[in-house]
Amino acid sequence: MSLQSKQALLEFVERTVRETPVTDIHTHLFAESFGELLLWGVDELLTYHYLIAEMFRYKPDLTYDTFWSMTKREQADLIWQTLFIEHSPYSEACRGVVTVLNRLGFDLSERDLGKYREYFSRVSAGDYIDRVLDTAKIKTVVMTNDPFDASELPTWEAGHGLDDPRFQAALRIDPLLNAWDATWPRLKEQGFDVSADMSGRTMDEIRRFLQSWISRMNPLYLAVSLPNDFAYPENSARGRIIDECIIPVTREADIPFAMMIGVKRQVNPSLRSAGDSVGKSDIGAVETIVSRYQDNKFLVTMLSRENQHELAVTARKNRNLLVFGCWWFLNNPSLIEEITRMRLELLGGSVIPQHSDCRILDQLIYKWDHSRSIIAKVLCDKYGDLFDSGWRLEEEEIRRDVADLLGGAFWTFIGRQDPAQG
Ligand code: RAT
Ligand code: ZN
Repeated sequence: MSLQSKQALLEFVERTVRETPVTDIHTHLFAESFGELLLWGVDELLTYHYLIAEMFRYKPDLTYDTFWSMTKREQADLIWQTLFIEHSPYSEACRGVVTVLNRLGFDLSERDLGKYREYFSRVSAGDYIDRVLDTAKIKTVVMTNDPFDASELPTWEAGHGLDDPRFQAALRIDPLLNAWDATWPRLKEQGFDVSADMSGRTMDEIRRFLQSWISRMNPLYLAVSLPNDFAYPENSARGRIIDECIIPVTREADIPFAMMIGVKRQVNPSLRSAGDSVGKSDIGAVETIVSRYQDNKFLVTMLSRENQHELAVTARKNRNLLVFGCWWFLNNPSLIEEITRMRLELLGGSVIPQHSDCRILDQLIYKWDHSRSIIAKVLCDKYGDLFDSGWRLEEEEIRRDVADLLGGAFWTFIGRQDPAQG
């Protein structure tokens, strides 16, 4: 049916973005089969590393050691008191907690953490996964799976990593590319014949390592986060492993290589997982690798706001590059809006506007609520401009476009069928 009034058009766009199920292509969530690796509940929400960093800004006298020696519950109490009671929670990460509690139906007027905790002590992980995925309208969640993380290993070895088709794998290999000196002994322990100077069978063995994890995890892509000074090509362990191992193995397995570029790790180690920062990167590295390997597919997100425009332009020149998400410090309403607007103007629908990066299951509710309303706002402007120019849209065309932005473009790019589609 064609939408003949602007009012009807805009209402339909908003409703469609609100209701279309999402494929969330990058999270740190786990399926229930991974046991305690799946984080959920109000104490986890409050101790999210984004909130830890924000809390410390108001507590000049609190030593880092004191905080880290507290129990999780004590840490959550302190963060609640500092960020929600002593100040108003309007930063994006704080507002996220409020959105979650509100959407779960809690009474926010009482601000009673005890009552919220009581609900979580009664619910099971399985029921809560269903509730959250249903509330947030998420059909598929992509995990971040680290073959060097001993706590994931038992689930993979027992063959239960992919029991729940709503949770798909991504093979994440940061230690291999970013810390060869510390990683080669770990490969050796796992039975791979590698050496520090990368001589002999090392390259063959790294390829064998990657292939064995690809067949175990059936990942949708192979991923790495890279520092802001990432250079390519480069005469380094990382440069060699990319050229001689990552590129041929991902091409043969027909999976994209996902590069998340722009992190300055541990600028303040006392903050632990909250201690990473951002730096501007060289787009030339992305240009060179995607144009050198045109038969490979690349998913790229960059952390610095300053890199966003040139990344979108680079994607216009290279169809084997799919830009995704407003990552980490960009995941704020003002920046999501600016970046999404610019991307749709340069790339149309051949982009993945957002991923959640959730570490805690409950966050799916807020990250997607907040992102959906911005995506809808930008799309309303774009469709509104088309309407003013005399272009009339069918409901079905809008449904198609939104489904592509919220996951379809990803599945098409990787050449697989969304398991949630049956
Ligand atoms: O956004 C985050 O939570 C970061 O700590 C990182 O996990 C980042 O997204 C990454 O994947 O390295
Ligand atoms: Zn992440």
